[in-house]
Order: sequence, then C-alpha cells, then structure tokens
Amino acid sequence: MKNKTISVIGVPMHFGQGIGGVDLGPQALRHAGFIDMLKTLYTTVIDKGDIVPSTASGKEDGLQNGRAIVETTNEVRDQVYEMLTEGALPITLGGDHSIALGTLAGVVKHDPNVGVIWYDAHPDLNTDETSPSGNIHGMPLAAGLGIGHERLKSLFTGGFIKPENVVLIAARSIDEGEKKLIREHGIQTYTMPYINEKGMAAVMQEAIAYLRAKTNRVHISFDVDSLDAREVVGTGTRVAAGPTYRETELAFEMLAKSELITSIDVVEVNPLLDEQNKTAEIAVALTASLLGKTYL
Ligand code: 4U7
Ligand code: MN
Ligand code: MN
Ligand code: MN
Repeated sequence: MKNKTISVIGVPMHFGQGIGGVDLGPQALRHAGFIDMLKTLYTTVIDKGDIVPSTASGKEDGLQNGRAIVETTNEVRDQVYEMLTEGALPITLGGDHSIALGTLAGVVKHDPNVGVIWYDAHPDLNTDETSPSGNIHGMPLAAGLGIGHERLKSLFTGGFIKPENVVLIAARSIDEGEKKLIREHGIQTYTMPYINEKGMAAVMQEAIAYLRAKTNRVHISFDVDSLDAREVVGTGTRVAAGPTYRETELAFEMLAKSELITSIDVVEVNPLLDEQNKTAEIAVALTASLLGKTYL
C-alpha cells in the first residue's frame, strides 16, 4: 500500500460537446469500482463527490456554453489546487474534456513548471477561431498554453502551461489549426504512425526522458478516446487505429514506474453509448496501472 493521499472529484458536465451521457461519466466510473480500486493501492483515499455544474448557458460571445463551462471549471481549478497544496494526488473524473480547463489551471497554479501528458486521439489544441465544431472539449490544451478565447484563458489565474513541458501521445485526429500550433510551439507529439514504428515501450521511454529533463511533476489527462475505436464503445468521438488496451497498460505501467505522475484526469466516458459499462471498466483498470498496480 502506498502512503500518498488520493483525492477524487467528479465533474458530471457535458457542455463541452453535443452528445448526452458524458455527464454520467463519474457515476459510471464509480459503478465500475473506481474508488475501491484506489483503496487496494493507497491507504488514504478521499472521495470529494461530484461538483454540481452550472446550468447550460448556450452560445454567447462565440463560445458554446462558455459561461457554464467557465463557472464550473473555476470550481474544478480551486478544488484541484487545494488538493495539491494538501499534498494529495488529485484525480478528476469527467465529464467531457472541457473539465481539463479546471485541472490544468489548478496544477499550473500549484507548480508553474508542471509537465502535461495529453493521452488522447486528439490534441485538443483548437481555439474558437480554428475549431471545426465549436465544441470546447476540443480546446482545453490550447487555453492551457494561453492560446484562444479570453474567457477560457481567464481561468488560468496562476499562469499557463509551458509548451515545451507538454507531450501528446496517441494523437491521430489533428485539425489544420492544431497542426499549425504544434509546429509553431514545437509541441512534443507522438502520433500513431510513430508509435507503430517504434513500439509503445520505446516511445514511452523517450517521452519519460523528455519530461524528466524538464520537470519532476507531471499531470496526465487521459481521454478514453485515445484507445482504438474498437476497444472503447462508450465515448463520443472514437477514432480508429489507436493504441490497444494492452499498449496503454504498458504505457501507464511505465509512467507509474517513472514516479512522475502527480495528478490525473479520466475523461470522456459516456455510459449511454457503452455496452455494459465496459469503457468505464477499462478506464478503472488502466488508472490502476497508472497508479502502480502490480500483478504479483
Ligand atoms: B476530445 C475536434 F473537429 N477536433 O475540435 C473538435 F475533430 O476531448 C474533436 O479529445 C475534438 O474528445 C475532440 O471538435 C475533443 C473535431
Ligand atoms: Mn480530449
Ligand atoms: Mn479525444
Ligand atoms: Mn472525445
């Protein structure tokens, strides 16, 4: 059993995209045994329950549900920041990926040099100007770097993430504006063709060495749509040709051994799209690997 305190907060919010049910993500993860899993690994697990999101605010100032998302993620930022100052490892359960506006703002307020792993089929580097959909769940990392709509950037009361401290893993659905941003800011990006060529173990070795050279604290934002579309039915934006469960387990075990991970998001689980809550179960098992679950 490990001694560090784990604090869990749920954010049952769907305003960052258009498909209903992702707001049931925290409940689906809890039903799949998320908290019990944590208790098998850590002596102290604090479940702070779920934040009550604001009510939908519609399109305003060029942002779909912008006000509701900013109000809700303000609270996420404050909770995550408080958990970190108490010395805990915060785990935030989504909800769609717009909730990461709050977690990124919280972790960077606590440590301006924090690293970020974006384990996702998408870079989430759109702005209101480049987004093909207008959905804010495709924008949180851009805002975290200080790019995009003022309203989203205003959440970052403790500064922005350094682009050189960010690593994208499993990216394979990348919009034009996102490509431009990745190039301009030299964001370390491990796309699927690169992972296919080198193998996941070599890629993770490289990613871990890259981050370790810059920081000793890393936030991982785990979007379940990172996994191959065939393996995760219960999520809204599935993309083919992704890493398998097995490859992700390997990646997360290597991250656990690195001892770099200091906070975690688990996002985009949508039980209404799922079969028998399997996607939540996979997310629970993979989070266990990330936290150092061993088989023997
Ligand atoms: B997720 C998209 F256009 N890039 O911006 C967009 F392909 O949090 C998808 O990673 C964003 O699930 C997906 O709408 C956001 C689209
Ligand atoms: Mn995402
Ligand atoms: Mn995604
Ligand atoms: Mn998604």
